[in-house]
Amino acid sequence: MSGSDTVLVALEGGVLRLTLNRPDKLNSFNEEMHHALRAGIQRAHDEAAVRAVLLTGAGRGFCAGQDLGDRDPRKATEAPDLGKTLETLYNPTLRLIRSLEKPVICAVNGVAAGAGANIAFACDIVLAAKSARFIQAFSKIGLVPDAGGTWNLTRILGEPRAKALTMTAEPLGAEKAADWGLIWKAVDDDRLEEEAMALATGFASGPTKGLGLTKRAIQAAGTNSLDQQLDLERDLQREAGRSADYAEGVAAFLEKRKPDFKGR
Ligand code: LHQ
Repeated sequence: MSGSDTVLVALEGGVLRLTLNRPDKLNSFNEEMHHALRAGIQRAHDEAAVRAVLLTGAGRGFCAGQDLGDRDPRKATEAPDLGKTLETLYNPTLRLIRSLEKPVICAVNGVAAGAGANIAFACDIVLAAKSARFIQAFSKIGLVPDAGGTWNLTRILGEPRAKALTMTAEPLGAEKAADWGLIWKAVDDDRLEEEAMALATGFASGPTKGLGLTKRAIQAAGTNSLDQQLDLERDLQREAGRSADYAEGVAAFLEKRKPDFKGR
C-alpha cells in the first residue's frame, strides 16, 4: 500500500529514508504499516535513483514489534494463525531487506522490542542511540522469536547468549549490543540522526554496485564452504571489475581526485 502515513518516505541525495510512524504505539506493526514498509523496500529494489536505505522510527521508540492490540485474543472467536502473519507480512519484508543489493542502514532511535529488534538486526549496518534497548519480548507472551531473530542472534552471539536473551527477555542496552557485535555502533542520542544520515549519504554517492555485491558475498559466507566462497568471490570480483565504478575508482585514484561513482 502506498501513500500510508504509517511509514514516512523521503528520497534525499540517493538515500531512501523510511521512518516507521505510529509513535503513540511505539511504531508497533499493524497490517497497514507492514504493507507500507514492504512497499518502501520494494521501491528501493525497483528504482536506480535509490542507492541506500535508512530505516528509523518516529518518536521515542524504534519499533515495539507486532501491535498486540491489533488482534486482541480476548475478542477473537478462534485461535489466531500467527504463522500466516509471519508468512504473509513479516517474512517477505525480511527477505526483501536481505536480497536488496544496496546498503540498508538502521538507526535505532529508542526501544526495539520483539520483531522490531529482529528487523533491525536484519539490516546491514545498525546504529543505535545509547539510550536505546533491544528486548526479545516474545517469551513474555508465550511466543517464539521471529523475524529472523533465532537465526541472527544464534549466528552472531552463539547459543548461550541467544538462549539467555530470548528466554529471559532481559533488555540489552545499545552499548552492550555493540560490544557483543549485534550492531555496528552505539552513538550519543543527539548524534544518531546525523551520523546515520552521513553514513547513508556516503554510501549513496559511493560504488553501490560493489557494495551490493559485497553484501551478497558476506551473506553467502554463513552457509558456504571456503571453496564455495572462494568461487563466489572470483565471480563477484569479475562482475565488479567490469563495472563503471571500478574504472572510475581507479582513474580517480591515479588522477588524485575524488571519484564520481554512479552505482553501475
Ligand atoms: C504497544 C506495543 C505493542 C501495541 C507498546 N502493541 N501497543 C507477534 C504476534 C503476531 C505475529 C507475529 O509476530 C509477532 C512478533 C512480535 O513482535 S511479538 C512481541 C510484541 N511486542 C511486545 O511484546 C512488546 C510490548 N511492549 C512493551 O513491552 C513495552 O511497550 C516496551 C518495553 C517496548 C516499552 O515500554 P515503555 O517504554 O514503558 O512504553 P509503554 O509500554 O508505556 O508503551 C507506550 C505506548 O505504546 C503504550 O500505549 P499507551 O496508550 O498506554 O500510552 C503501549 O500500550 C503502546 N505499545 N508496545 N507491541
